[in-house]
This record gives sequence, C-alpha cells and structure tokens, in this order.
Amino acid sequence: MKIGITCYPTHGGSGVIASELALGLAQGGHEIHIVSYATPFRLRSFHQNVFIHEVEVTSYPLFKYPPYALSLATKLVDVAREYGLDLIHAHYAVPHAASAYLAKEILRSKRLKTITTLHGTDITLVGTDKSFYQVIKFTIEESDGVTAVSRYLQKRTIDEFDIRREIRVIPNFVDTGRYKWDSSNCTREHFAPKGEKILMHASNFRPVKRVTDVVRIFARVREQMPVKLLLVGEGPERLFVQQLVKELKLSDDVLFLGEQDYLEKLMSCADLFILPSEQESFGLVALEAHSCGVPVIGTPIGGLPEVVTDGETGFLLPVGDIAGMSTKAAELLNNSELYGAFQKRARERAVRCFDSQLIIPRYQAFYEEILNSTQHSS
Ligand code: GMT
Repeated sequence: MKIGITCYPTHGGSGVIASELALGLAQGGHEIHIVSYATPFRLRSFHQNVFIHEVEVTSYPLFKYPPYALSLATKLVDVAREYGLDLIHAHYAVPHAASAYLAKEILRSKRLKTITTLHGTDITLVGTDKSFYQVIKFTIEESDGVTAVSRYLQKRTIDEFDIRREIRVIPNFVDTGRYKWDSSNCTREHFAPKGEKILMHASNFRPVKRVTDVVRIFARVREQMPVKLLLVGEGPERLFVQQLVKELKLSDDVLFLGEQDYLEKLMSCADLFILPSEQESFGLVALEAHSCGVPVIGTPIGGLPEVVTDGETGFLLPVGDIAGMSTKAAELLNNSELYGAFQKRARERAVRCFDSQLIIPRYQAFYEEILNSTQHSS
C-alpha cells in the first residue's frame, strides 16, 4: 500500500504512535509518506520506504493566524497525486482530519480513502470547543474509517458528537524489544549516588498532567525514604513546577531533564512512574513505563485503567489524592516482594496486550478493510 500519514511532529503521544506506525508499516514493505510541518522527532531510524514531505506555511501581513490546515491539504493533494496514495491516515483530528477530507474532495477521488485516528484532547478538550465542534463532527462522520486509542475515547466521542458510525478501537502500542529494562542503559548511580529510589514523570507539562501533584507526592515519599525525582519534558507548567520545587526546598533531589528523545534509556533508571493526570485518553507513557517493568501510580480516569491494572501493575487513585498516591508509592518501594510482582506483571501486560507486533497488523488489516469497502455507514 501507499500510505500518507499526517501528524504533529512534536513530543507527544500522537506523533509517537504515527511515527512508530510509519516505521512498522515500512518494514512490512509499504510505502509511507509523512506529511507534517517538520520531521517527527520519533522518526529516528532511517527506512528506505519512508518519505518526508514538509508543509510550508506562507505568512502574509493580512494573516494574523497562518492557515496551516489549508497548506496541509494542498501538500496532501500534491503528494497523493505524485505518488498515487491509496489512503491518508490523519493522526489527531484537529486539523489533520479536515485537511485530509479537503484533499480528497479536491482530488475528486473515489479510490483514495481517509482514516482518522482520535488520540485524546482532539476530542476531550479541543474538538469539543465550540470553535471546532462542527468541523470535527463532520470530519469524523466523513472519514472512510475512524479509530480511537481506547474504549473510553471511543465512547466519549460517540457521546460528545452523537456519532452513529463505527469507531474502531485500536489501542496504542510499544516496541517491547526496545522498551525493556536494560542495565547498560541505566545510569542510576548518576542520578541517585547514594542508592536512593527514583521516581519519574514525563509529559508535555500541560495543566491536565498535574505535574505539581507529582512534586507534592514526591515530597511526601521523601519524608519516608531517600528518593530522587526525575522530571522529563517541557511545557507551559514548567515554571510553576520549578517554583514549587524551590518553595518546598526539594531542589537537591529533583532533576529537570527537559525534552528527551530516548525515554527508554531513562525508564531503566526509574523505580516508579507517576502520572496523576486529570485527563488521559490512553496514557502512552504509562505503557512505555510498564514495558520497561516500571509500575505506575496514576488516576482511574479516561483510558488509563485500560493500560494500568489497579492493584496489579500500579495503583490508580482519585485525581488530586496526593496523600493516597504517596502512601501507595511508599508501600511499593518499601516492599521488595510486592514491588517485584508489580514489576513482572507490568512488563507482562505490555508484552501480552500492547506489543507493536500485535497492534500494527491491526492497523494494516483496518486499512485493507477500508480500501476494500466502497462506502462507510454514516
Ligand atoms: O500530545 C499529543 O500528541 C496528544 C496528546 C494529547 O494531549 O492529546 O496525547 C493524547 O494521545 C496520546 C496518544 O494516543 C495518549 O496516550 C494520551 O493519553 C492522550 N492525552 C490525553 O488524553 C490528555
């Protein structure tokens, strides 16, 4: 197949999944064309079947907001024509699904199919904003195929947008061969020279991630045992988080590592991953932690319970329950037998349910199904 994939290139779950899917499909012999405004950060290994097409956005004094969605649609048209694409797969509905729809209309092609994968805030935060709602509903209805990364997101989309067509659940995935605990990756002594335990959090530091909760949970665990906190990522909350670390006098034990491209190497240093989000349609980073055998302390919201099994591979406590989360974190870290069982089950769960070799073929089968169908039911 000749597949166009459009996604955000920045650090974030949807770009990770789109890039890993592109590489997996390319390895399977498909020709992949990535269309985005930059090369996705996670497209870090070369494959001869992967082509990158950069969208150029023209600025003009009249444009307060350059119309990226139109430039993307134009690029998709050019690429589809030049390479004879069979389908365009849009990751994250806003605005990619609308650009893919427009490209197909411009091409007046019955053969070219469009598939939209819903990732999370494109539905829960952005898509339902009234400035986008009608376009997102329309493009969900008009895509030839739609997938959601969790059962939670599938239901939420149906409810929020009153959708009658099928939305297929294809969960996120991880390369468990690469995301695994590896002592040669592990620079624990560098971060924790006195053998302290290590807590980790990684995100784009947006308010929904509640990174200040991570710091408060850490502060309570630190009252009970020697421990360090690794904070990975960048985003709008970082300054508040730094301020809080100073106020709580934790600076010696909290390390801000910024954006990191090789999270799997850092995961090998972590004892626990903390993800106290107030929204999470899936929680790809929790899956990556599990794949490295790292239990997760999180919240029972959104699709996170579909990834983390409460009481078996981690603990899920109500949003904002800092006391509860720190108690559970300390309980796990203080009991090596219990910890070992969680570690083992976390890894097993990632391998058994979410390995890329299990999930990528599901996308491939879905593509074939859509290409072989003449119409979708809407
Ligand atoms: O960062 C992104 O690219 C998307 C991001 C978001 O905030 O929408 O993440 C979402 O998509 C990921 C990949 O499918 C999921 O693992 C995240 O749970 C989801 N984030 C939220 O729902 C907050």
